[in-house]
Amino acid sequence: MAKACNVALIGQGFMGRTHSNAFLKVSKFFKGLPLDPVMHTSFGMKQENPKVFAKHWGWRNYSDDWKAVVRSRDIDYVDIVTPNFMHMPVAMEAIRAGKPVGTEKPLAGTLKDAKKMVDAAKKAKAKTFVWYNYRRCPAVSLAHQLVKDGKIGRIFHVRCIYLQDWGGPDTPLLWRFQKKLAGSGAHGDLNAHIIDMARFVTGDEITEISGAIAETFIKERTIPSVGAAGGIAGGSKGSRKKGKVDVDDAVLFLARFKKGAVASFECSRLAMGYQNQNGIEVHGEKGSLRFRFEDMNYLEYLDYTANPKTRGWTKIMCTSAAGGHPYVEAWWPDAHILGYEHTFVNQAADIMRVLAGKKPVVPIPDFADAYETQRVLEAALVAAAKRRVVKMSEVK
Ligand code: SOE
Repeated sequence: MAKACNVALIGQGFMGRTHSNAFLKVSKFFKGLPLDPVMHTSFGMKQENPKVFAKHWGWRNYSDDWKAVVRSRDIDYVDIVTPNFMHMPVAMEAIRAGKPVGTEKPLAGTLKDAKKMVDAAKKAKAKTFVWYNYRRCPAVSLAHQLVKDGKIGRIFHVRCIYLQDWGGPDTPLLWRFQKKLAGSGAHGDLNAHIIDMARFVTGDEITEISGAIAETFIKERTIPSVGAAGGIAGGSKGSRKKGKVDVDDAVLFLARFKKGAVASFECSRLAMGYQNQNGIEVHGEKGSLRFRFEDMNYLEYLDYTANPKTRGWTKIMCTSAAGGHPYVEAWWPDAHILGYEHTFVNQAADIMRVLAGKKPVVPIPDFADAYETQRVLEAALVAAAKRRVVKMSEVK
């Protein structure tokens, strides 16, 4: 019988739903986990009706005082799903209380906040996690394993996109469009995912940003009538009053990796027609990989060592337990496909493993790992603002 792990969820909203679902389902599907997450307490602001959220999702207790929840001796693990500006204060409180803590991506809204979190975690030797959930699409985990197994060889070229189109002029001034709450716009929200994905799949680190563009196309938006909360899945119809947007709608940049590969990263909330399309392509001496999230069960693979007579892209359906595809043994038979929510359940399983001193199926970023992604985010914004190359050594 696995030992209970009393979880506290700090925040509600869109990520409150994905994480609640993950903790609700993980022990049903992942047999033999070393810890069994108990949905102990959820925190929401008074105006977010924490009692209703807790009851709906099955959290045993609820509170509107996040500090009391984090400090409670009943809590074994703190999970942060607040808007970015609260990641640092809540994580610092959890570390002070001697609690393992995980936060939604990005690590923080700013590099300064992220640095405080990393330093505190290191000093306290705290177990930390960041929910870069797309690593746990089985296809992305498989890509990581194939590169690690040398199937692609020396990597020449990496191409990453994260394109959405919910950021049109009718979208109100949600917290994601406000620098003081989010830190940046599409960049910290979307490029964060593909920078992490590129680092995870290639196993390499970026050494310089060779050029970047940041753009805010829609300069003001209607102020939501119910506060700054709300996300792409929520947020009310705005009032008539308008507020200034002080973050990006799109950021594109070029980069170099330590082992020599060149790379392009593109994100936008105004890529009309792309609803939630992230993806990576990796082109190497021995082959190539291609992933697109809107077709998330497939990984395309080209074996360049094959006979040119029959060489071509293979479309791997990454749901085969017999094929040893990551995480699939917990789910369904071949080709009964998985979705967005399964990546969070897969992450919850790995967090329980790591908290118990076991290995995750594929690496989970801790605060120090996610800090490297945060440095690239910062370097790209500096490169865009200064219109020059920025070496990663300039961004500590
Ligand atoms: C909004 O862009 C968002 O909710 C991101 O914040 C998530 O990380 C992504 O998974 C879906 O889109």
